[in-house]
Amino acid sequence: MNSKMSDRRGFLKRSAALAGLAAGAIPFAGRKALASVTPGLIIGEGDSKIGYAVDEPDMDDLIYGGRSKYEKTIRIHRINSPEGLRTLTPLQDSIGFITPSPFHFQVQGDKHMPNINPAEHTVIVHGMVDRPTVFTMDDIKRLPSVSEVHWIECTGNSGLMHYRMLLGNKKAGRTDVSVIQGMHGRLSCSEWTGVRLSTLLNLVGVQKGASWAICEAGDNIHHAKSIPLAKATDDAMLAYGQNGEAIRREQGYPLRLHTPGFQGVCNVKFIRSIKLTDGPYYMQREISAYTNTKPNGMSSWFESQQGPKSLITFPSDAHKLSGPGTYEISGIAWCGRGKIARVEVTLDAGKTWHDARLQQPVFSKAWARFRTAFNWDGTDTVIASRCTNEYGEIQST
Ligand SMILES: Nc1nc2c(c(=O)[nH]1)N[C@H]1C(S)=C(S)[C@@H](COP(=O)(O)O)O[C@H]1N2
Ligand SMILES: [Mo]
Repeated sequence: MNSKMSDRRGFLKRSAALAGLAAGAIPFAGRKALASVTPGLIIGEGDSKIGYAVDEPDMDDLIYGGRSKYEKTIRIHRINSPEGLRTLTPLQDSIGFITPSPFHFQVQGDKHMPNINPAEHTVIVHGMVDRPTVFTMDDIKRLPSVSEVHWIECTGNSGLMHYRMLLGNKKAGRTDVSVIQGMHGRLSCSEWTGVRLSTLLNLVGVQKGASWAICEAGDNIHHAKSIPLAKATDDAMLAYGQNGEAIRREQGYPLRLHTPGFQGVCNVKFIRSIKLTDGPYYMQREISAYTNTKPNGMSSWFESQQGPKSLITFPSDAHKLSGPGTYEISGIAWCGRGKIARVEVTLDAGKTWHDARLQQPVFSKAWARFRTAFNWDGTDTVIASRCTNEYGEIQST
């Protein structure tokens, strides 16, 4: 057989394999795909000498991908607590500027998580509008959509409150909570797809004098936030997509409000009502919680924009370096206004600072991944980062 013919035979064999795949004809034993058939046919001739141990994937791994069994990273979680559900992003293992959906943190104000049938879900836009309208998920998906990369950070992130709760668990034998995840893990970055809220507002007609949008969830606690109309008509969106698929149940399936650059609490999940008004509604979660204390001891209400902030994710307290030598320091920087323009890193406790490389492109109100080399001599040192946004605003110390 000449080489052309053997190529042809390989081609036919591959086509057959693909046709088989298309028809769902992968042989299975129980729920395991037969490895001798799957990799073999696709690789072609000489494939019987595959150099790795055969370990057939589960059916579930093939129809909806799973990770390698050697990957053990998890979201730290707290369930059945009066404060509700919490899961925390494993920032110590984050790579690039996207948080995979299974690692996206979750803050749910009660212990119940809605499981909404999208065929039955609607969102009503009413109040100071010309044409009050109920939108189905179908209606929303027919409108012009956008996809954008944005972080979400809980207002209370990097505070000690939640970390202390987790340390309580540590006393009870829990040893898996690092500071980076326990204290800073209410922070993630995803690509969100949806419809601009302004698109819906144009359809219903905003009346003169309207200045706020009261956004309310269809969950047990009726999570609700007053959003300034200026934000609602700017870049706020109703998102149904997250990282290339439907948003996760934890993130508000089938529809959530997303307010890029604003505090996490503004991003109403399971959204079902948007009411235009001429003033805010003083919701529980905007006057008795998620406020900041001013120097005079009074609470500051309706603060919204976050950052600029940055965090070194490697090395962090979750890691142990194997010895002196060269490492890559890596981290994330984010802000609620514009793009991150610069990240500086110190490797000597603040004596000298130098610029880290930023992963390109840098998107507005998205994580910027920074990287820089670190030649460690094995002695104690303090490393730190500080970021600056495109308007020259520098992260506070
Ligand atoms: N319906 C609903 N939306 C909600 C909340 C909630 O408890 N219920 N929590 C808010 C808070 S405090 C935060 S920080 C973000 C967290 O978003 P995530 O759970 O998708 O990470 O959702 C916000 N939206
Ligand atoms: Mo939050």
